Amino acid sequence: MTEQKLSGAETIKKNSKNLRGNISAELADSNEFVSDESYELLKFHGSYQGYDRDSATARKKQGLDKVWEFMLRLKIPGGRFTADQYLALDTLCDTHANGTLRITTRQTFQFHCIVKAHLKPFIADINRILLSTLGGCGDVVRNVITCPAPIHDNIHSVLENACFTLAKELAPKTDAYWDIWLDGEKMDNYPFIPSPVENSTGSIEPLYGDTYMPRKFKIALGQPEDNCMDVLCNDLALLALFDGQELKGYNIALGGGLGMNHNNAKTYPYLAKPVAFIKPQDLVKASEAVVKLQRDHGDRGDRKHARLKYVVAEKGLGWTKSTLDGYFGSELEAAKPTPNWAIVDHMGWHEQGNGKWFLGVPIPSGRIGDNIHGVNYRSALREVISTYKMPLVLTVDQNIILSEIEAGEKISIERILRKHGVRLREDLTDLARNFIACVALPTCGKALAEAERVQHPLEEALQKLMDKHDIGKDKIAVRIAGCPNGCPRPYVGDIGIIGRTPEHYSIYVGGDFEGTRLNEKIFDKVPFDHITTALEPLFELYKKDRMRDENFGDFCHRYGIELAKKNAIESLSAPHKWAA
Ligand code: SRM
Ligand code: SF4
Repeated sequence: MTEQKLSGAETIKKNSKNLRGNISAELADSNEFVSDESYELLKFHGSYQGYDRDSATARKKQGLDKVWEFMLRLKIPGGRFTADQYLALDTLCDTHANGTLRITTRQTFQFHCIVKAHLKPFIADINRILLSTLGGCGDVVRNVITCPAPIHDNIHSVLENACFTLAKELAPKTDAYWDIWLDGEKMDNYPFIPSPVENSTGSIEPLYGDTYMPRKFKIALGQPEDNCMDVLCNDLALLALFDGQELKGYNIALGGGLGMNHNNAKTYPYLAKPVAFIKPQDLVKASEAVVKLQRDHGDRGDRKHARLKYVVAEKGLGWTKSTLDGYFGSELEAAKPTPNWAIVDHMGWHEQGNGKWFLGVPIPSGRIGDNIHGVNYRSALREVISTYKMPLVLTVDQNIILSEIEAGEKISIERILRKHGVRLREDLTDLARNFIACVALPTCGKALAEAERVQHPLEEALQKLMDKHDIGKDKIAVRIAGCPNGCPRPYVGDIGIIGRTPEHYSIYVGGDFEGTRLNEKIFDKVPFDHITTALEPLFELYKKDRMRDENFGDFCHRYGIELAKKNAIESLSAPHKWAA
């Protein structure tokens, strides 16, 4: 058998001495950037090197180098953390970053525009408040996500505990992290990083081995009755099945992943497929078996073909199941039928089940800063959190939940938030509530077009259009991405708007609100200003022909994307290139 040619990243990992590489020396040199090798390794430590995309072209014309900067991503399992940790991060984003905290679509925070000299002190400061960045990015198990609702019942505590257990058991164990960022000091009471152990093979990474995973690996835990995390977009989706409050076990679905390239048909978004059912006590063992399957069978030669989805799609569910049985050590039961899928809205006020309340606060694009379209999100949250010191949870739709609130505190908390201009759930339409935009320009090196920075005008324009067609109160999930990688999960939900070239987007429709069906491309290379032009005939059709209570995505799917497209094109008042 010929040996597979490995990608460059594999060689870098192999030679890195468990992710140590030359990072320490490069952090100390006078350059404002790091080498290609350290760029790859830094991801495992939670950081991406990038540059300011806004100024790059003008600077190049002037013969100047790019403005190099780093992004830093924490790993916060289940998105849970304390008020003191939040307040410390709020201070640190001024000291080391651009004065904003950015909630991500995987329940954690990112910080942007960090200069190289600040990276080490920033990561050290984060660890001192018992948070971590290890495995925030890179070819390892990423932040494990679960339902954010801080409800005091068995269902939610099962999900939370399972999330914490997996986060700890599947974390990388390398001590390079402590050596590089904390000069060897170790935060012994940090709950999610196990100590390095030497096993019989001498590897300090008994699960991952010295080359870690072929690619990023994502895990979500949820239940079909509340798919608020889009579990099926994960490599490993664990669906807890309850009988009342009693956990019966988990269906495991494998191979979710969304990234694709516009011009490469071999890449595609894919939703995780049910493979087996496991008993509650087998959670860790079965999850490790899945990690091992992908570790050994993921494509290490082509990073665009390296996710578990390609193994599942190409080798088939039969092969996947029997190979998984082998790693698990016995035959797993077939997946059980799932109840109907639904999504529960955790924004607004809700009782927790222990006499207290939680409040889900919507944060557009997850950007916690001040003076964003007239709203001071950062000041508002700082004032509320420093006054009431409540535990906090981040959601995968980039929002924040304030928990453990006494009934008597509700009015003053609302008053503080509103004083700073924050719009609460009841102030938002369903469109605004369910609108997600990825970071994109100016920090994301992959962005082909804007996303976060055009969320506000696009949301306003779409709302106006929906109001005009008398569907302004409908629940339509819109997700805009700056490129086809799929970070705001634009291929699920009702409408996906995906950066194609500068100021041009592909439009996808026909997914379902519950996140169980992918949408399909209807128009390509639509100029930003024509997004509403392209959607208007579809909204008209929807209003006219939908069935009672039918969501927009379900309607497009039932009607047929090709027929909807044909009808839409015929009703346009002028010809457009994108509607050819
Ligand atoms: Fe993502 C790469 C931001 C969730 C699929 N993602 C990136 C990078 C690091 C760009 C890069 O590679 O140079 C982006 C950093 C931008 C910046 O300036 O901050 C980036 N991804 C994000 C975040 C911050 C989007 C957001 O607006 O919230 C999310 C951070 C999640 C986290 O906390 O870990 C984020 N990314 C996702 C998701 C959604 C999810 O996980 O539920 C996906 C789709 C699911 C999936 O993994 O397939 C996603 N990101 C990607 C991909 C495509 C991967 C693939 O298999 O092809 C890339 C590109 C890559 O890995 O090469 C990518
Ligand atoms: Fe960047 Fe593309 Fe992800 Fe948006 S979808 S954050 S543009 S990689």
